[in-house]
Amino acid sequence: MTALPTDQTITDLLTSGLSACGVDTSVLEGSAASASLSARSPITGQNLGTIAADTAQTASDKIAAAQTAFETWRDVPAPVRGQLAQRWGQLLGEHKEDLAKIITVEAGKTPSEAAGEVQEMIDVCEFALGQSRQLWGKTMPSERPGHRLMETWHPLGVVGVISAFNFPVAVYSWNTALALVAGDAVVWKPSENAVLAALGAQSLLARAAAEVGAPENLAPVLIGGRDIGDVMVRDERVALVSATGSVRMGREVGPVVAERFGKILLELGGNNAAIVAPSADIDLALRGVVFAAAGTAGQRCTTLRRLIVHESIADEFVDKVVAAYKTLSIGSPTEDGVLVGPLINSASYDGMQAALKQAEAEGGEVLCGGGRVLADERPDAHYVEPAVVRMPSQTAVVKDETFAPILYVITYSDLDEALKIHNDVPQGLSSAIFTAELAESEKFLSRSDCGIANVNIGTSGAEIGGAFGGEKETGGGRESGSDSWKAYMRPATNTINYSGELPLAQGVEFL
Ligand code: UN1
Repeated sequence: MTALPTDQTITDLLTSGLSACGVDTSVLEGSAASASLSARSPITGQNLGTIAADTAQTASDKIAAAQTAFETWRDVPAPVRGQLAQRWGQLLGEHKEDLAKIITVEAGKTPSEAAGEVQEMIDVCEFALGQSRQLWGKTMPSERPGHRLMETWHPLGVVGVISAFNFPVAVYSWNTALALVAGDAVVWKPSENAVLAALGAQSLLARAAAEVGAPENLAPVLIGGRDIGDVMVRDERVALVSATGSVRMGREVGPVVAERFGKILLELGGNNAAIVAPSADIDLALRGVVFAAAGTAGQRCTTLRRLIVHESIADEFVDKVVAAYKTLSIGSPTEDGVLVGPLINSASYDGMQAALKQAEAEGGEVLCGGGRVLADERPDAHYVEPAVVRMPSQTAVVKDETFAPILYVITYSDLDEALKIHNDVPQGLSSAIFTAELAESEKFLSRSDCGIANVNIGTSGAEIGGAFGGEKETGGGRESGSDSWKAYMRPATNTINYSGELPLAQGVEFL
């Protein structure tokens, strides 16, 4: 464990990142005239400054401006719209480290993980550029002579994005790069815990938009708490709400959007599991498990939370996991070699402690970790040792998603039992099996009820080229790769008659 940085070190890192991304650092001084939000770093717990927030009126005005921008943008040919994604991606490439600095300060990610997040943005921009020439519709044979039947895809209008603190900018970019190429405008309500990273990402997008001649106000940011998110969710001009966060948030947002017949794309909780079979390559499985479970301090939607390990190798494998956990260096992500940074805030720490207590009450044994570290030095920051907890079975606490580094271990005796345990949770985001047996791997892939199912890699760290999302309480949405672009567009079926006659479908006679 190394010493934590001074407030000044964090402020310097932040201001250098902000300035390089084109954000005026006076943004940290708030505005006497408006509502405000305070920014904080989980590394030290220090207040970073005060940021002027939107009111319901200014939020509504921004949505109106985005609607106006959409009216122009929709008529720009899609491959030309692709140039905006391309330029944004280039600027993100040039400012990868700058934006990563802000992410580190605000979300507490290590520089490598913060840079990885920006890389996801660059990747999806490139993907979106290619997609801009592939907004394909099908052509179907018509049942009538001299007719053509086809499908065309059209932009939705204004897309609203709600994002979480843990991937403060990447998840936004998955939505935004595709929505912009689709011809939509995008209004973004970032997490209250990561407003500065949002301003950094948005500043680069605004620069790209100006350079390629895109209309102004195409992608405004709404600053504020839940009340401001609520304004966006309720606004009928927002055709699609794409929301990433807790199941609780999804339960609130979903029905409100559904009531007004808006479209909704939800990416909510995960309670991801890995099955480790007797034939697994143990060293490979170990690395896969430890990164997925303890990386990002357990604060990814895709974090590995349940280890379902075969009873014949359980003791040996779990001992190795515990030994590996003891080597993880915990501390400020600004320090070289640190792999586990802070939890986002005290509520997250309290949630972790409550879950550990419940796990013990349900017969669990904490094999390592769980305790707080560096509290004397920084009482307002919350660092924890990632925990491994052996459970007698999949009890209630294991079925909950606790957004902190707790890995529950459960054993199994045959694959059917493992699959049953695997699927017996309310969430369905990511899953993995470590095995050398083809039949086991195929059976797992066909039975996992998650949106992501992996073989011989962990549950986290998905590439953008695949569709990202999951089933059950995870919400059912799909973002980023594959054909996720369709969520940001609406299909129209077109029938074109060049026959000079008017035959009716189904042979109906009239007039
Ligand atoms: C999230 O935690 O919301 O697959 C997204 C991963 C990352 C994205 C996680 N590419 O772990």
